[in-house]
Amino acid sequence: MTKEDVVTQILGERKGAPRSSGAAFAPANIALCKYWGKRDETLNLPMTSSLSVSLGDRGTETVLSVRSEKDEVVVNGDRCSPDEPFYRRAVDFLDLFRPATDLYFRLETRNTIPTAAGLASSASGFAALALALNELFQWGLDRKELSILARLGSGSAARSVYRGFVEWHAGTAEDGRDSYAEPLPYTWPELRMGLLAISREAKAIGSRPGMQRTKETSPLYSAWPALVEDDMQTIKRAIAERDFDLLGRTAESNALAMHSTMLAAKPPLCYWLPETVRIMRTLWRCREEGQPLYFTMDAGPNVKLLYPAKEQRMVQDLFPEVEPVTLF
Ligand code: 2P0
Repeated sequence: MTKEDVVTQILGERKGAPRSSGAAFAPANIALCKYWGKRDETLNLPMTSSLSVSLGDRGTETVLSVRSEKDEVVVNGDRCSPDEPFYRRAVDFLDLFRPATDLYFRLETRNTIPTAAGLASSASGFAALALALNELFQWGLDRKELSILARLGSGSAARSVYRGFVEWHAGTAEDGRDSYAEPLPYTWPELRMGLLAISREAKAIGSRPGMQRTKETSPLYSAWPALVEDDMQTIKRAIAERDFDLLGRTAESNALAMHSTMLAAKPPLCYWLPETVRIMRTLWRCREEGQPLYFTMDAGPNVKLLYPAKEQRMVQDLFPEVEPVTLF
């Protein structure tokens, strides 16, 4: 099964007669139960389900239009050169939807996530692109179909077509028709996330090769799917009951378990820097003193804090550089 087959399946008889432009916004998302490892590398089909929360108004705004010569990709006001990895990935994705070889795109994209936060923008970027394509061509696709299309660009983008708490079902079908995201019917206005940027440097190993290496060589990876199944249930219960400690404890331990599978990979993968470990130790010490403060981390050194809104002052005293995000 190729990406082109999936696109044909979803678009069916829909024709590609574009309007002048299509605009969309998609939020960034942070997984509380992580996606780490694929069952299909081509279609970005995950080994397990995952669950995220979107970052409020922070994400990617995209305007897509058609033009008659050469694709153009503009990120935060700067034109990308065709050798840049982002240009290649964006154009490879657009190629899946190009109705004629002499039709070109202008993609203008702006990230409202502070780049200093060191957050990857591929999730919100590909979700916004799938939504903008739907606007440009007026396909009238539903969110489930758009989640599947966004996944073809980047796995975690499947979750960024929705706001709030979102579950991405792993699915079992070979063509991925059952591997899409759905929103959970809960909000939690008092929940906050604090972004702690430790390094802006591009990581040595991206998530894509990182998860592949972990799955292929880590002796701990075989324990990951069952652990995720348990954590998914626990996190859903914590959200439904607004049980902050249960949510924080489970999300933190899920992130640490993911990093443990990476550490056992051959060669090992360690995304932490000394500052990452220092922050973890500070948080554990705070918890021993009774503070409701947890963290999660992705494939990088930056730390994302989880805390109730009423603890804002305490968090800011501990970490003056924190970037607080209202999630709902
Ligand atoms: C997540 N991450 O659930 C996990 C946790 C990183 C650590 O999704 O290859 O950029 O495009 O499907 O989506 C990062 O992986 O990987 C990611 P691809 P993606 O948020």
